Amino acid sequence: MKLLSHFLPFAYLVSFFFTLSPCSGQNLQSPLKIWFNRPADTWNDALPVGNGSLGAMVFGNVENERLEINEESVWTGGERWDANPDALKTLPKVRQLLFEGKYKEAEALAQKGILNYKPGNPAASYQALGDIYLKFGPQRGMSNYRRELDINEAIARVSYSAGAVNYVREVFSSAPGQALVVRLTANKPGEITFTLKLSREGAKPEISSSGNDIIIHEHVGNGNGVNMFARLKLIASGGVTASGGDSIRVEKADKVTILLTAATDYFGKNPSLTTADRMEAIAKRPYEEIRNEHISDYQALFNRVSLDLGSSVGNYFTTDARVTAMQNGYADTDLIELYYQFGRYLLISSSRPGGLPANLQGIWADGLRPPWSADYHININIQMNYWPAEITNLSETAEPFIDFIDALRPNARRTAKEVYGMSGIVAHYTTDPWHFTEPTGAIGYGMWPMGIAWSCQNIWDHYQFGGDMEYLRTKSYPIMKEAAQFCMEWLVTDPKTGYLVSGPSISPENSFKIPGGEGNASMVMGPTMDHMIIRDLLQNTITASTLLGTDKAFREKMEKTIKKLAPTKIGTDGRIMEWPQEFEEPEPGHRHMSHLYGLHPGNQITQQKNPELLEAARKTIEYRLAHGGGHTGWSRAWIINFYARLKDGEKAYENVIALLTKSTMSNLFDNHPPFQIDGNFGGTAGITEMLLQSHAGEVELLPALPSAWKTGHIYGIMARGGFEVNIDWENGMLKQAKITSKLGNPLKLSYKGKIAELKFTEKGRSYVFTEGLAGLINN
Ligand code: FUC
Repeated sequence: MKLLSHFLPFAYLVSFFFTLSPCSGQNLQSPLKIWFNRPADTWNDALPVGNGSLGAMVFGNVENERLEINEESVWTGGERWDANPDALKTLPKVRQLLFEGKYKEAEALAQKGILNYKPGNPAASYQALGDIYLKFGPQRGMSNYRRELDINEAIARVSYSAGAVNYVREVFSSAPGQALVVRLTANKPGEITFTLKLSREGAKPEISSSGNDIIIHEHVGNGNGVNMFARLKLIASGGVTASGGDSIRVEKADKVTILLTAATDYFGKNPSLTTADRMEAIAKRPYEEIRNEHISDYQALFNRVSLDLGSSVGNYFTTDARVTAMQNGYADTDLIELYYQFGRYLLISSSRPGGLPANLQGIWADGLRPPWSADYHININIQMNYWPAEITNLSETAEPFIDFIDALRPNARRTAKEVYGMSGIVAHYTTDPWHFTEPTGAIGYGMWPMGIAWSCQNIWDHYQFGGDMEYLRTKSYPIMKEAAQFCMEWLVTDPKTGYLVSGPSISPENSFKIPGGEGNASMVMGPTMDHMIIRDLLQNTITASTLLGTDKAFREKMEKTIKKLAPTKIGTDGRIMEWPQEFEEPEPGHRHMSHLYGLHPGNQITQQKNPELLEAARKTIEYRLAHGGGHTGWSRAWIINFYARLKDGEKAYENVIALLTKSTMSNLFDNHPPFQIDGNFGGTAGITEMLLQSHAGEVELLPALPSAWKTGHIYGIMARGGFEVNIDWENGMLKQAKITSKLGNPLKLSYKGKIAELKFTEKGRSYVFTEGLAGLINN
C-alpha cells in the first residue's frame, strides 16, 4: 500500500485538516487525549472509563448527558453441565472415519454424538448495568464545546460555555475508591440545574430513592443470573435537591459530585453490603483527594511506558478528524502513539487483579445482549487481549486471565473425563464466567479442544517476564501440567504417518473443500495449529518442571511425546500447511491464521531455528492478504505481530495503518465490526513487537523499525528474563539502549545481527549500549 501522505506537502495537509475540523480555540496541544468538538452520536462514539471492573461510556450531550454503566460481573446464566452423554463412545468412531477421509460422515457423527447443541438454551450473556441520565434542559448561547478522554489521567471531561457560564464535567472510575465518580462544576455559583435519572432499559430492576441516594437492584436475566446492586449518591454544594423514584432533582447548585458503587453476588459477597461499605468509605472524602488518589493509582501503571515515534500535526485536531485524515492518507504518527497508549489505558481500565478478565469488549457493553454475549472466546480473542500485558509493563493486568483459567480447572477436568475419558483439563472455543468448558455449538467452531492449552502460553509468559518462582510452582505449573496431561492422552497415532496427531479437531474457524467435490468440511485428524500449541505447551512444561526440579517421569514422557508429534509441513506452493493434506480453501483470505501460531504468539518459527518455515510463514500471510485477509480488527492486529516477527518493518507498519484506517472507530475502539477490544490490544502488542522482541532466546532491539518512524524512543517495555528496556533511535538506527535487569539474569542482546552478551547482570542495575551494541556502560 502506498501512502498518499508521502507525496503531500505539509501546507496541503494543514489546510486539509482545517476543512475537516475547525477547532474551537481551546487547548490545542493535547497529547494523549482522545477529543471531539461534538457529543457522541452513538455508543461507539462515547468515551470509556474504567477501574478494571466498574466502567462507564461518556456521551457528553450538553442537554441530556448519558453515562452508560458497566460492571464486569453483570452476567445472566449460571453453572450448567451440557456435555453430550454419547461423547465417550462416539470419539473412536469419529477418529476412524476421519482417518478414512470420510469427512462428512465424521462431522455428522461428531455433531450428534460429541458436541452438544441445544438451540432452545441461550448462552449466558454479559449485560450493561444501566444508565445515568443527567437532563439539563436547553442551554442558551452554547460555545467552546469539548469532550475528551485524558489518557494520562484516566479522566473523561466535557466542557462548554452557556452564555457567560463555563461548565466542566469530569468522569472517572477509581480503582482505590471502588467507585465511579462524576463531578459537575461551573465558574459561577448557583448555575447547575438538572434532573438525574437512573435506569436499566429493557430489564425489570427495582429502583428506589431516599434523600440524595438511589438504589438499583435486579436479579438479572429474569432471575437467571447474578444479583446486581448499585448505589448512587449525589452530593451538592449549594442549591436545593429533591428525590423521588428513580430521579433526583438539583436546582441552582454550585458544584455536584455523583458517586456510584456497584457489585453483584458473583464473587460470593452480599452486593448490598459491598456497595454500601464502598459508598460509606468514599462519600466522606473530599473530591480532590479521591481524584488525586485515582490519578496516582492509574499513573503508577500507565507511566511505566513512554513512546515517541516522531511528531505530526495531528494533535491540533479532533480525534475523529485525525482518523479520517489517516483514511485519506495522512500518516499521523502522534495518532499511532495515542492508539498505542490507548491500548494500555484500556487494559488497565478493564483488567485489575482480583477481578474477571477483559471480555470481548473489555468491560464496556451496551444493552442486554452484546455481540457474542461479550464472552471469553479462547480460540484467539482473550489471549490477544493479554498480548500487551507483559511486554508493555502491565504484568498485574494479566492476573485476572490467569486466575480465570485456574478457575476453569474443575469443570475442565470433568469435561476431559466425562466427554473424552481422559485426565487433565480441556476447554473449547469459548467460555463464560460460569466456567463452561464442554464442546458445544457447531463443528466449524465448537470442535476444538485447545482453549486452555493455548491460554497456557500467556500463563507461562507471565513467569518468563516476571521470574516469580512461587507463581510458577503454585499456579502456572499446576495449570500447565494438567493441560499437558490432557494433550498427551488426546493425541493418537496417525496410522499412515506414524506421527501423533490431535483430533477430531479444526483449524479455528476455517474450512476446506472435501476432495472429490462433496462440499466443505472443517474437522480433521491433525490441524497444524493444535500441534504447534501442544509442542509449545509441552516444551514450556518441560522447562517449568526442570526449573522446579519436579515430575521427572512426567517430563520424560513429554519429551518422548514431542519427538513423535506431527511436524509442521510446507505445501507444494511454499505455504505452511493448515491441515495434514493440501486442501483447497473456500475462503483463502480467512481471518484466522491459526497455522502461524508458531510464528506468533509462539516461538517455533524463528530465523535461528528454521528459516525455511519463516519464509513459508511469509508466503502464508501474503496469500491470506491477497485474498482479502485481515478484514476483522483482531485479524489485522495479528498480522502486525506476524510481520514484526518476520522483521519486516515496512509491512508491519502498512498493517498498523490498515488497522487504524479500516478497523478503528472514531473513539479509537477496534472495529471487528462491531466493536471488539482484541484488535486494540493486539495492535498495541504488535507495535511493541516492532520495537523489541525476546521470544527467540535473545533480546532483540528494533527488529522491525519502519522507515516512517525515523527518530524516536520507547521507554519502559519489557523483555523475557525480566529486563526493562529503553530504546532511543535516530535516522532509523539504534542510538542507545538502556537495559535494566530486574531479576539479575544473563543478557543476550541483539541488534541487526550483532550480539552483545553479559553472562551476569546485577539485579536493579542498568546497562547502556550504543549503536552497534558497542560502548557498554554500567550505570
Ligand atoms: C472468533 C472469531 C470471530 C469473532 C468471535 C468473537 O470466533 O472468529 O471473528 O471475533 O471470535
